[in-house]
Amino acid sequence: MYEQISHSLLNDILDDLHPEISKEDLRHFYTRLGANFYAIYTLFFTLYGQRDDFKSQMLNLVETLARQYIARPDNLQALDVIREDNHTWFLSQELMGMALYSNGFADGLRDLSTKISYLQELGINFLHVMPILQCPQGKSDGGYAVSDFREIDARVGSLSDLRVLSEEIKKRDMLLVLDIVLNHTSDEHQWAKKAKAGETQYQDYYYCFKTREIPDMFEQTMLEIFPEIAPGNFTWNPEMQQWVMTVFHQYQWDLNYTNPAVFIEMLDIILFWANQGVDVMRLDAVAFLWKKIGTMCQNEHEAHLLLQLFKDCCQVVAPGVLFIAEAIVAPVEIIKYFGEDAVIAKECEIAYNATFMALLWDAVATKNSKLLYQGLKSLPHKLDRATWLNYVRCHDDIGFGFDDNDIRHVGYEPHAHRQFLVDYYSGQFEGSPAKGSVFMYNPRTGDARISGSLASLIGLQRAIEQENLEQIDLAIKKILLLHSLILSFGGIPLLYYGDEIGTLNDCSYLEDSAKADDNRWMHRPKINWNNVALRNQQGTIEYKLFQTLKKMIAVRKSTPAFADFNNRELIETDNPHLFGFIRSNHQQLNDKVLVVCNFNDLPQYLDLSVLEHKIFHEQGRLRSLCSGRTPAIYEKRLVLSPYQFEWLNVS
Ligand code: OTU
Repeated sequence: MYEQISHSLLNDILDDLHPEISKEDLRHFYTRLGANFYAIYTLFFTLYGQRDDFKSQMLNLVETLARQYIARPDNLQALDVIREDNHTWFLSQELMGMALYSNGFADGLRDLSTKISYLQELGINFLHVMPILQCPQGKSDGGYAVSDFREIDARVGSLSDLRVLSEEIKKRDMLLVLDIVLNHTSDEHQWAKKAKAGETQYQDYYYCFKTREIPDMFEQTMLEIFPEIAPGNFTWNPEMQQWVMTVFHQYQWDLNYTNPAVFIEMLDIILFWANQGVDVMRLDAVAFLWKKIGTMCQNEHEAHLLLQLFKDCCQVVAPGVLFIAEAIVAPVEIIKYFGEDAVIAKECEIAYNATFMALLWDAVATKNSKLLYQGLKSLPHKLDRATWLNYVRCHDDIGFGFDDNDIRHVGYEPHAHRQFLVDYYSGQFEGSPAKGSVFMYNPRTGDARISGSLASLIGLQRAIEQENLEQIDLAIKKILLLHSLILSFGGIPLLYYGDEIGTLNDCSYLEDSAKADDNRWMHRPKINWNNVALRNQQGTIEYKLFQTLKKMIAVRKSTPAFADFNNRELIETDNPHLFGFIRSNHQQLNDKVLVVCNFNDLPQYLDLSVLEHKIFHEQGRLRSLCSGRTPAIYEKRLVLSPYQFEWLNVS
């Protein structure tokens, strides 16, 4: 019945389409629209059906899709068809990512184009260029306060520089990943400016309130994201004489998705960038898209409906384009951003594996893998056509957002344990080698997060300062150990620029008044290319890290068992310092890889006979994928030196 309604509506809409649009050859467009229309209509109706202008908004939506389809370049349309045919293409072990700032790694987009060969040398083929859209000076949140979604920020380059970069990347068979900041705009965006000037049409793009009544109700249950520098979730705007919802910084105005015009504008922006050749879109802060009084205003059901709608629409115009969900939320919530259908991702094909990231940092600090094992065991299975983005560090802080029940299960008290982690990584815990900083301490809740570069958090900086060769060596081993896990876990590993050569905290941000109050800048370095050159000089830290990572990346790419087809089994070891799993080649089940890591600073044993997979019992046949050698066995047990990892298969 409902399908008939949607069919007849689609017929009406097609009759009403702008004459220019109906002239075009829209064969693929109509096939895809027909296939997705019932879903699109149902979602749009669920979100906006009560409105008087529902039908005209629905027409706007379809016209937007048609216009962007017509604008989609032929080469990208051809790519769409190839990717539709091979629809699990992104689960391959051959993908290898890096996130970088074009003006940190390089001097802007044009210079970045000249440095692609360095990335290729390491094996990177999935390149996340951190936000490059226009932002106001000073009030930019590192690119996440966008004032024009269709312009490149002049500080990094121009649209034509991006086009050159994108071509350079495509030539080398790499993928381009860009951010779309869906949740908010800068207060200097045209829409915000018009709202400030009194245009109610644009005030409806945001959450604006004349009195504190509604804001106060919201505040009762909303959290604070940046309590130290942007307390509260509403900001008084003197021009409008109204309160505006500003969940992040005061200059980041939350978009109001109860207004279908906002949805259509943002969809148009997604499709605009899809048509510029972006392969993958990182959708920022997706958990925040829908606000409801009486809730935390995160992970709301409607936020998921919006993402499904974005996905279904994008599938009509640019089915080759993937979405990454950036939802740094509780473990059971993150997984929902793939969609909750049985097999196919209906929201985002890729999601940041923030749970794994935080658990890795727990294992480093505690020198054991109890919580890491428990936290991963509790993680629900993900969909088949969906994959993780596995990372150790990124441009943001580290939050210890694992599940309280898991923390208790392994014998810690959640509050005290998190406090320990914050103390450990800020270097306040006796004996900690870490040199990080506390980010956004909230005295009301006691919450705090951590800033700092991988190398500084892991102990490399302190070891270098103390000229302690042994500690330097251990820090290098820990960096490699963490990477061995994100490379083998299943999903796309995402390196963070600079980590491949052990870049330390960069405190120059303190001299810039626009950055000084946000210590996340300490781990957004300007790369020193003299240090990069040291990767070719034997004996240097840069050499040891870069060359080993390069080798590991090459091994990953040639190991089909590392592709992500839900082919991982955690292993239960009888030694809490060890963590491991078995990966199986989904096309050849006998082809298995045993991954084991030692999180302790003392050597540890693994009794191989405890493994259920009997093929790993024959120790003589074990072979290291990286060195080609047989691993160390003592009294029938596998021996791992401090912070050693092994990727083993059976020859
Ligand atoms: C994201 O961050 C970005 O990665 C940050 O760099 C931005 O400041 C922020 O959005 C606003 O655009 O929203 O879902 O704790 O982890 O704010 C998670 C800070 C986000 C970030 C969090 C995150």
